[in-house]
Amino acid sequence: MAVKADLFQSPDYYLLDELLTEEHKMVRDAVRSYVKREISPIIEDYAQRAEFPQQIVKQLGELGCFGPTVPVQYGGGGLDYISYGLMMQELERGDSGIRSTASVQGSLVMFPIYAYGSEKQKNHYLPKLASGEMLGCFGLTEPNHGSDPSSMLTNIKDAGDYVILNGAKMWISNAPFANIAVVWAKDEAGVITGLIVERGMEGFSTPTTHGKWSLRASATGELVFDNVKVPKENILPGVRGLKGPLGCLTKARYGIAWGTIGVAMDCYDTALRYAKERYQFGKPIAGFQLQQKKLAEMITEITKAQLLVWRLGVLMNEGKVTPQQVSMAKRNSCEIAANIARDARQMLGGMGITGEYSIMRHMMNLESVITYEGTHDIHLLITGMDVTGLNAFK
Ligand code: TGC
Ligand code: FAD
Repeated sequence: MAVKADLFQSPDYYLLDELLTEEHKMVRDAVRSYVKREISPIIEDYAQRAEFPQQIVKQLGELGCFGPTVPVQYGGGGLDYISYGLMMQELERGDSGIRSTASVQGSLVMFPIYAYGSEKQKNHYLPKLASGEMLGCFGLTEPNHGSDPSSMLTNIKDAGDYVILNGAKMWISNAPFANIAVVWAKDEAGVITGLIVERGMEGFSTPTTHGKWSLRASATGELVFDNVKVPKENILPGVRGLKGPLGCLTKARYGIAWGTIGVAMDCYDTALRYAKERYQFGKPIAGFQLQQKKLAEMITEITKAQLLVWRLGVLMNEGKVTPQQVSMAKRNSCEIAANIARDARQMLGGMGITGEYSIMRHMMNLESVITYEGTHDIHLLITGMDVTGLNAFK
């Protein structure tokens, strides 16, 4: 089953386009056209079959969606954070799984190599990751340590020119198809260390996770390390401690803050069009007050969220942003998108549960997005700690 023709029209109630540069609009429009042309026609089928559309890796590389803020000398786009946000908005408007692939590659694999890697690692990996010749994944979460990554058990032991890596990571996006994994493990002193593990290293496997009802077009898997010999030159030399992986998460969470607004926009746009065309009791359902309430609240929340992420992007560009500000935006965008998707689905009545429209797929995807990169509760507690100065995690 394919989604009906992609008729998406982007809502811009407060004329926010006026805040964008020509470059921002060009980048946004290029990704929007790509999604209409290459993603919308195929995504429902891939999601129904729970299959990862592998062809997107090369396509996203060619489009510049991998590491858009990484400098051009390493194959990145050299763009600012608003361009990056707009790219994520458009990709996630197509499907959260597509944005996930780009988030992981750009923010969780290229960013740590760029920010913490040696010059040799940057020159070797970044251009191939940027072009989509190589796909990467990011291993932080473990079977028994999700929200609390500092308690991880995955570990490395010194063995001369190598370290010996043991442990397991779970819920890893891109894992089944990844050529490399940026893995976080504790050294013998218990300090969290980042290393690049390559497919083909003996003792390293990536079993696929089956049976998901969410992000079905994204490949998820485990990373299993059984005495893997990783050369010391694969260790990221520039960071030690939990701030390493958390620094990457700040970049990816920023992308999600924009991306999930794309989902909200798609659900709103679909529901608005449907409500104007669907007649009951002799008139379009858009003419009933109950449906107008839903639509009016949707566009209000979308507009507020658009303003929030635009300002966040400015703070990112100016280097003034705090991780806590990013948490607030990730949480807010996920929440409004989930509420809007649910209301939009109801507005389509029975049709809303089918794959003829994107809403139900978005709704199910959001259950992952609201959970990964820090759960909804964790981001609330981050804000709570920031404003009170008191830690409610432990
Ligand atoms: P805590 O003591 O607070 O912090 C340890 C060190 O890290 C620093 N830090 C950050 N640095 C940069 N960015 C951030 N967001 C940071 N948050 C904290 C902090 O300043 C400290 O630095 P230092 O120099 O003092 O050592 O750590 P904690 O153990 O108390 O944990 C805090 C908590 C719970 C907020 C954190 O662990 C957390 O965020 N948990 C959620 C875990 C999570 O988000 N996992 C995501 C896994 S990856 C993923 O889901 C990818 S899905 C991708 C996709 O498909 O799109
Ligand atoms: P838990 O941490 O066990 O949380 C369970 C519940 O307890 C949640 O509701 C949580 O909010 C709550 N909770 C936990 N601690 C507290 C507290 N202190 N106070 C109040 N409530 C609390 N990880 C990666 O490393 N790389 C990836 O690429 C990746 N991709 C993913 C893809 C998908 C599809 C999914 C679903 C997950 C992915 N993850 C990835 C893992 C994701 O980051 C974790 O699922 C997430 O961080 C939550 O961890 P958990 O599932 O172990 O839940």
